[in-house]
Amino acid sequence: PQPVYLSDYQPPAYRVTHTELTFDLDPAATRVKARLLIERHAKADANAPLVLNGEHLKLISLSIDATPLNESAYQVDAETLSIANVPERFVLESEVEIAPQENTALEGLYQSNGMYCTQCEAEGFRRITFYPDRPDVMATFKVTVIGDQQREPVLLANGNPLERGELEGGRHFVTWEDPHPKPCYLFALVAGNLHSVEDHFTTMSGREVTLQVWVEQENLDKTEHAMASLKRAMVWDEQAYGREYDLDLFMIVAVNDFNMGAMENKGLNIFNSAAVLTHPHTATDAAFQNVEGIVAHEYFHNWSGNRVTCRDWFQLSLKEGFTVFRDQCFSADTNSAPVKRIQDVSFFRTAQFAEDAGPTAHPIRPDHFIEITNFYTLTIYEKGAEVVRMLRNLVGEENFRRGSDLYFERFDGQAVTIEDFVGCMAETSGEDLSQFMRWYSQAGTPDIDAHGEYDYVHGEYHLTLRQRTPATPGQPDKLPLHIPVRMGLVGTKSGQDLTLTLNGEKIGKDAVIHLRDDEQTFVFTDVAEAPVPSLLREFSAPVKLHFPYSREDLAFLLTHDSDGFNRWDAGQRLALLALDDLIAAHRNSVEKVMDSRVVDAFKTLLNGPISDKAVLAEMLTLPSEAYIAEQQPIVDVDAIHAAREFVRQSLALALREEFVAIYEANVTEEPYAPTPEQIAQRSLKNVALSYLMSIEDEQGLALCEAQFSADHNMTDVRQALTLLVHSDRDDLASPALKSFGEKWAHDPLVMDQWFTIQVSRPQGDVLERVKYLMQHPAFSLKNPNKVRALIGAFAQNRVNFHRLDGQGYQLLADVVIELNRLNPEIAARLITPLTRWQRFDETRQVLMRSQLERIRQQPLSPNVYEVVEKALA
Ligand code: BAL
Ligand code: ZN
Repeated sequence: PQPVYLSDYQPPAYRVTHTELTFDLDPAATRVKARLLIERHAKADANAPLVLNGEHLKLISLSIDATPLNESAYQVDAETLSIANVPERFVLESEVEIAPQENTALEGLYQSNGMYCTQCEAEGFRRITFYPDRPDVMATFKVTVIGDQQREPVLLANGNPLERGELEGGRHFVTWEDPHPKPCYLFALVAGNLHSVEDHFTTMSGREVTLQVWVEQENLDKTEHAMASLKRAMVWDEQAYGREYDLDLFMIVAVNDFNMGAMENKGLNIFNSAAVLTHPHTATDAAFQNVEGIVAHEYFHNWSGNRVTCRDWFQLSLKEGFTVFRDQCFSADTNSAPVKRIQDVSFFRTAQFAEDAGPTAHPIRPDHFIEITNFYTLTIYEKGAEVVRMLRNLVGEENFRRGSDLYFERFDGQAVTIEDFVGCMAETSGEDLSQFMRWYSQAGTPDIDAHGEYDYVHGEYHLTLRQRTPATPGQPDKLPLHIPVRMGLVGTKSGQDLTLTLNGEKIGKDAVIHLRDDEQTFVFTDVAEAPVPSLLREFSAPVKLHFPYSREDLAFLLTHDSDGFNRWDAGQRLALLALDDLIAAHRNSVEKVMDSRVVDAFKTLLNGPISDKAVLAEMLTLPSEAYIAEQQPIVDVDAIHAAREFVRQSLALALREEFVAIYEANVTEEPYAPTPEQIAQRSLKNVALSYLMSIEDEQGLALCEAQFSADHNMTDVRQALTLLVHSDRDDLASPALKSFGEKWAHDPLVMDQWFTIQVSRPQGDVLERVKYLMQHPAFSLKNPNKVRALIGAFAQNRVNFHRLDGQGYQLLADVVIELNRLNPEIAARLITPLTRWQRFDETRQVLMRSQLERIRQQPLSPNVYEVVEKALA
């Protein structure tokens, strides 16, 4: 397979102004008729052939302006249909046949649990009909869906319903019209035996919108939270961005088999059931919050993505980075803002930093790709969001809002580029953002080495910042970036933020300094007492900040920093220093000794006033093994696990009374609600329980068993079951697992959790368990959620996946090889842990590479080929 390059972009020679489709549904032989109004681009060559994309299509007929084309008039290959000598303006009609029931790739039109659904982003529409499948071709759509009245009583497509009626042979139809021009990746169709919950929303200009959530009958009681989240998101987008919904109907549909989390098709969002269904007894707090965020994300795309879309797929972050930023702000406003930031950054620094440092590293705007579905990445999404956040901080909130208003107004109905977006921000703020644009073209995480010195004599603090972005594949040399560093200086005597004076100007107690050069020294004057710098507050830029903090400095910031995020980060840094020592001790077989400063810091937290329980729960949570691994030059999975367990147990032993007290103070009998207050209480209680279970004392075990048996809500039940399964008390874990599995055998989303809990256990022969569970009737390789819950979760099990006999790697490779045939998109994603082989010791490197080589020897999909080639390059 050949790469596509951004530099080769050409506008389309022909555009489709209006699209009419008729689907006659059948699992093995769906007929799709297309009637396309096509025009040649004014600047295109009059002799340019019409080239349409089309894959896995059986062509039945083809005509131009009602004249059938004979076979010599066109050419069809596995990917395209080309017609020479077409008029300037014409109607192209085609009919093709497709087989939804055979479509295991879940791109295009496929069947999930007997119902029909579509996924067209990025390039799935070409599996439905011959079409210019590119986002810069935008057309209005009119779609007729014909189905069986019994099997498919509900027939949905984008827009508003226009007409419906009965047909012969027990068939019926519905015609839908979407007046907003859209690229074909936003097309959607759903048909099946579905039921809906309905609500209404009045927009800011007073228009009535009907809201529907469509699910299978047994899930009707799991839609309330998604609907409530949708309404909150609609209000928020009006208030925060002035964006109003633009159709009479907004629909969400839940499907079981879905590659992504959800899809923002115009007026008809299709969701992975895991991203929409919730019930207190089946979904955890984290799942409730995830659903809220994803419902909002897809809704926000109606403007950032649909009304204004991407010119080409290299611009993917234009809609995704911006929309993730929008959903992050929405969730922060709706829940605990500091916790949202802590959780997002915690995930980002673990997973995106790893991507940016590995063989698949790419800029937010890649300059080439083989398979675009491989680029729905943490870099495009999450780093893209961080860059938008930096932009907002650089231009200020007011200019940012004016910039986004300008962007939406100027480019409404158009397919545009990242320059168009950043250009609006530059225009409304007057800022020069040219250096800032490098964030979009340079891959890799910048390191900032910071060094500070206090000059007692002159009352000055000299802060030197040096930036360096490491080489990444294809980009050996990097230019300096424009990096906003939000900071304060915390006085060691007063414990307060000092007023910052820079270049003779008072800039406040909390300010943003701009690092633009390779190295810059900032001299703060009038600094009356020795300070500890608090740098990169709220994680103001996606960089790795290195400052030689002593443990005393960190303990000081942990209690005195006015920035909640940096207080949490100081605790993480303090724990990491202690963990470093313990990892070294484990490797050298030296006795492990717990750093009393960490114990003291935790004691202070536990005994101090609790202003925000959710933040306290985060502060009591140690860095994950994955994040600790990110800090190590060579990952030693066993030493990391042993060190972290040692810290957990030492803290539990030293602070047992405190943890019991925290647990007891946060037990509630109130009916479950996903409110920030209740979620905070449960997190704090469950963190305490996890410490108590790390030492498996009788009281901890009793609390855990009682929590499991009380069966109050899934958050508590799942935590208790996880702790039991991850303990050494098989006598307690086995019956609990069994009863849970039997109770929820009918619920696929709960069974996903049941799989994950078992295969993420650090000890024991988990590999055998994975193999056993792959034969379980609830498991299927064809369902992406199951693959993620069982195989994906096992590959995150650091101790067991990385076992030294290489069998963990082999199992993953076996699954990738099988999935490569069934679902290339999911197969390619699943390889990620193997691509990180350079991070491990020599023995594991050899084992991981040998599995990548084994995969490479198979006949591969472009998706898997691209990832494996990069990993082995
Ligand atoms: N556009 C693909 C799914 C999402 O990011 O919303
Ligand atoms: Zn998105």
